[in-house]
Amino acid sequence: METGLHERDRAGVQDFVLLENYESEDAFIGNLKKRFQENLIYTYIGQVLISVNPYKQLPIYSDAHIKEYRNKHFYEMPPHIFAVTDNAFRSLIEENRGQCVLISGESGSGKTEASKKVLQYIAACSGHQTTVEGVKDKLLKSNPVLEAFGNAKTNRNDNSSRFGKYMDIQFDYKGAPIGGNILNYLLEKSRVVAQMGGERNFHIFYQLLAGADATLLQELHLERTLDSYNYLTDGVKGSVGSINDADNFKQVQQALSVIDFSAEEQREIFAIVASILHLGNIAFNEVEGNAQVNSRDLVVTVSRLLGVNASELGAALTHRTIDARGDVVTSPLNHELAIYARDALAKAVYDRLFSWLVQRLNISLQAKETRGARNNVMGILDIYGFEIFKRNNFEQFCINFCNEKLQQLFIELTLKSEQDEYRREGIEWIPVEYFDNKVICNLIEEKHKGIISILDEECLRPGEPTDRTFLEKLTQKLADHHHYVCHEKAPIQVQKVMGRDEFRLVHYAGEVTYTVNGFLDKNNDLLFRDLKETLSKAGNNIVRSCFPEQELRSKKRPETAITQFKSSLNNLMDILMCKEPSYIRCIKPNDLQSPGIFDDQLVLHQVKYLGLMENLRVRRAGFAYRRSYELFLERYKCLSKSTWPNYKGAGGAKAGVQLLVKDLGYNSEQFKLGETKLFIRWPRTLFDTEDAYQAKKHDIAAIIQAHWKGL
Ligand code: AOV
Ligand code: MG
Repeated sequence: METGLHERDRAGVQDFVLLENYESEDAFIGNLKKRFQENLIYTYIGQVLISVNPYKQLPIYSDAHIKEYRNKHFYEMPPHIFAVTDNAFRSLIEENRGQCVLISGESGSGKTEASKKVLQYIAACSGHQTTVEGVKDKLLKSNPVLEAFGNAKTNRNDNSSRFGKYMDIQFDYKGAPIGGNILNYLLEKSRVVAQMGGERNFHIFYQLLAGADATLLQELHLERTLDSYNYLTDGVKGSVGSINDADNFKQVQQALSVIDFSAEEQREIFAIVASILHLGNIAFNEVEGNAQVNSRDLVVTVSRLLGVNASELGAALTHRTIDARGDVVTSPLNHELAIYARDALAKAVYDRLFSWLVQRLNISLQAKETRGARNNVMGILDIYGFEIFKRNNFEQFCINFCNEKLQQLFIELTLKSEQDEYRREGIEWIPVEYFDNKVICNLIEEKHKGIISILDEECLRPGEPTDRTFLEKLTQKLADHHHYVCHEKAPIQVQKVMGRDEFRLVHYAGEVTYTVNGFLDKNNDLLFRDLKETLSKAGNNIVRSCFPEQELRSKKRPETAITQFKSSLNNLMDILMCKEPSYIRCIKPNDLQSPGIFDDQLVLHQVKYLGLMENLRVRRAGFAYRRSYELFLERYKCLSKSTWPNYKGAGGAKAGVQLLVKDLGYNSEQFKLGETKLFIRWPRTLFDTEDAYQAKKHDIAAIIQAHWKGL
């Protein structure tokens, strides 16, 4: 048996723990680079997997590879995402411990691709009864659907996730998947109505136009040309080389069918997508300050697609009704507000369609039977990665906040908990210093003091709050914070590049300058009542269920967008905290989305902020395995005369283990005795012990058999 841990790979070391010069950043980067150039994109730090995006297809994900990794010791095979998945999967099945695979890294580093490999592995190696084949198919097919509606080309990634996703897969006691559930987080819906230069709207719009057959297009009143639609003309014009929209559309249609979406549901989904394209083309005139629709035929088209009354929709687009304590007043909108109302409608319809899709998928994925233990669940987290653009808005603020939370979880679960355990167990330990980003999480989310509280307060304040007054409040309260930079107090060279409507945050992964324009509006997320009312009566079933009448009757002010996001993230953290985590840390080798290019500086920056050097230091100083004395003794007691068949001496299990490891020939370098656990430094030591145990078990079985035969 080859144990990778002690072998040098074709290039570099496959576990950073083996790196001789492990304190050196250069040596770290050198190892990653050497391996990258040999197409070895995976490397471990102990159990944490580092993955460098190859930007090309590598022949390492075949069924044959899956077979090779199945049921092997973690360190027996070269590092691979399949090894991590197998490890988690076995822990789930054999020890009944809920698992989660946490995938992090900046935009374009390979998170979504990694999450698909995890799913591929699980689908391939878990149960083959016909009953579960259906569930697996649905789980796999949920990806193309969610990507079509929730991903888009950005300037960082041609297939960038614009929503966060946490998928739970539920297994029965035999390890066969029996169901799943998806949680989705804040979709970047502003993209529906506007895109930055070089970017695109969500894939589905282009897919529909390129892939729908003539009949469907006609039904939806669409033309195949992209520049006919205002909502598609801000960013990239035409198609993108790496994307085949027409093919992808076929895949989406096929996936929808596999997941049992009825023909009617599919028709309604595409009618909604088409209605948004038409909505974007509706223009208004202004007559004496009042907006009037100047494209009645488009209003008629949209109404047909959604199943609403055309004149009611026209009126709702140009008027606003306010119900002030029973006084119902309707007033006309001006041109600017009518555009605002139209765009808010497009965004709301799309956003709710997306959430509806997730809910609909969940119904289809729901476990039919619940034979499995409740905690036989494996979660996969794939969120939007940390982003820095030329212009960063409310959306980037939310996305980067989400990444701070995930980094915080990594610190809690690896750096902090590991060191806390050594302390608790009384193991001699030189603490490893690391940057704890809790201070940034607090800056953003702390009650009453954090940016979110200040933003909400400003949104709810009577008077005339604006983005600028929000910025003033921020600066008033946070100017002295080390991670907040305002224009007034910024160093001269920063002031030169910072606008007066901007603030800067020093995130764990780098400094990001945010423009406050749009913060209040996006956080308030207002859709005028008239439009909601119109949609609540829609003939399109999906639309009607997305805009329930109860919402109109509710007197409570809905939570702001950021507060909803914050609480859903905190719920997620609670879910993840009680599972056993596996970490995949993705690294982007260059900003060009090209194969073969390894930009040392760019990689070094990521290695630093991901805390990988600290991770390695903790790991180097630490112990690969730890077992409670009772468990260790129970399994291996047959390997020593002093403990077989039972240890009965003084001092309990700890004393027993002490005798046992002495007989096993462990030297003092190899292990340490804690308060309640035995700590073993290298995996090799445990492998040897396990091998001896397996041999012994075999012998004992043979003796017993001979004994019975002899009778
Ligand atoms: P992300 O999920 O981390 O970004 P993706 O997983 O979408 O990044 O990866 C970006 C692109 O890199 C993919 O479309 C592939 O072309 C390529 N790629 C990534 N991993 C691999 C791999 N293992 N093998 C081959 N190509 C790969 V974002 O969603 O933007 O944060 O919000
Ligand atoms: Mg992604």
